[in-house]
Amino acid sequence: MRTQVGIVGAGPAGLLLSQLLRLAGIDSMVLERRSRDYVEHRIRAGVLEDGTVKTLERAGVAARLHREALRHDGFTLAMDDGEFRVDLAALTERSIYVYGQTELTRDLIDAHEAAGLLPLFEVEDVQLHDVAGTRPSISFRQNGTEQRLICDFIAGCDGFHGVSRTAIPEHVMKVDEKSLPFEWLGMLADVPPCHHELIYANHQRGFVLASMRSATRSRYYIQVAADEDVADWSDARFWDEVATRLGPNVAPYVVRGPALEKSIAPLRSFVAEPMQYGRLFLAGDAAHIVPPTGAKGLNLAAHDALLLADALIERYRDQSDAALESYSARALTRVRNAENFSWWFTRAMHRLDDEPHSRERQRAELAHLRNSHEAQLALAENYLGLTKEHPV
Ligand code: RFL
Ligand code: PHB
Repeated sequence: MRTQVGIVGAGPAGLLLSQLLRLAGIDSMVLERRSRDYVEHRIRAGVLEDGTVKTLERAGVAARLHREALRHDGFTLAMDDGEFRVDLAALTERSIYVYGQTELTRDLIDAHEAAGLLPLFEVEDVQLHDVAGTRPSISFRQNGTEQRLICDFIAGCDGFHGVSRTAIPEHVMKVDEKSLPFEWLGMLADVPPCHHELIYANHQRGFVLASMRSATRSRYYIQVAADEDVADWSDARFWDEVATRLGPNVAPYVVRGPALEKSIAPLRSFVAEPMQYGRLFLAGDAAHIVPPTGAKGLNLAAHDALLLADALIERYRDQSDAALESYSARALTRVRNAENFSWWFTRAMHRLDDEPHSRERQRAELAHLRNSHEAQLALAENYLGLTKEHPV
């Protein structure tokens, strides 16, 4: 088998890349280890930057998003008895969009299906070969048969646990990894949200985030210890904790219901640099993870896919490698800013048991944010996604 761009992974990065390439007349093939059903139902992100929405529009997959996504012009930050709203739209004339990663993934897979180019699902034992040469290839097994896909380029979009990153020799790659001694326990339930926008609250028992997927589906997260077991969290215990941490002003609006899903997400960052080796280009979680507090992971994956698609389009159109060669540096500028922001937001809003006086610092920081237009503007710009970045 032959294709121009072999793509490993049918997450948002891989699917968006192949969709953008197809619209530009470039062939690609997406190889995915899981089933279509699994990929379409994996519960993850929910907040899209407006820049991500523009990329999805360009990819021709934003019609349902425009009908169903919730536009949010702000969000609330709370600590102890105080709370205030960050008015994103007034500060920047931009908004975020609430639309589940599950929906986005379905839209992208449907677009592939409509074009008769579904990813190859449930492939096994994916391995990358000759990525430093001019004829890289991917071997894999499908329905028990060994296959090989010869490519011009390979895009490693196979997430944090994928194989693509391991094709880059260790001496070439710098890895920067940090983690925190706590995690998020997330729950999805078919109940109306407690508020029309997101609430991030720093309670003395720990962080809570009230989020949503739609007017009838809520998503809540609470900070828990790193060794916590989901099985120890009955629905009743989870709801009680959410209500306590959101405090007496919001608790009466928390509508309880059975959990559709409960899962633990670690709080860590991981950045692999460079994101290119020979003809292999990494995109999305395959190259970088940021703590979920800033809601950046999916947005970074979409930004990588856009940069990489444009660089490949330039390569095929003009025979110029310039954009491909600068891809890693350009992508990483945004990644590093998002990493910084996500860590700052995490440290401002979580219970930090191993940092003496952290609550006093957090109280002062949130008071400053509440009272400073400039500080809110910086927060809003980061939350919405930077628009004016260039590698120095
Ligand atoms: P994905 O989505 O992990 O997709 C990778 C795909 O590769 C497949 N794969 C392989 N295929 C073939 N061979 C192999 N050897 C393979 N190994 C893996 C996998 O099955 C999968 O289909 O990576 P991608 O495309 O880079 O997308 C990244 C995003 O999924 C991720 O960054 C976000 O979900 C992070 N995230 C959030 N991001 C946001 O922008 N906004 C949010 O509100 C937000 N909330 C979150 C989040 C992540 C969370 N978790 C679970 C860590 C909330 C949570 C709780
Ligand atoms: C989510 O709804 O999954 C979500 C929302 C905002 C965040 C992180 C996750 O900052």
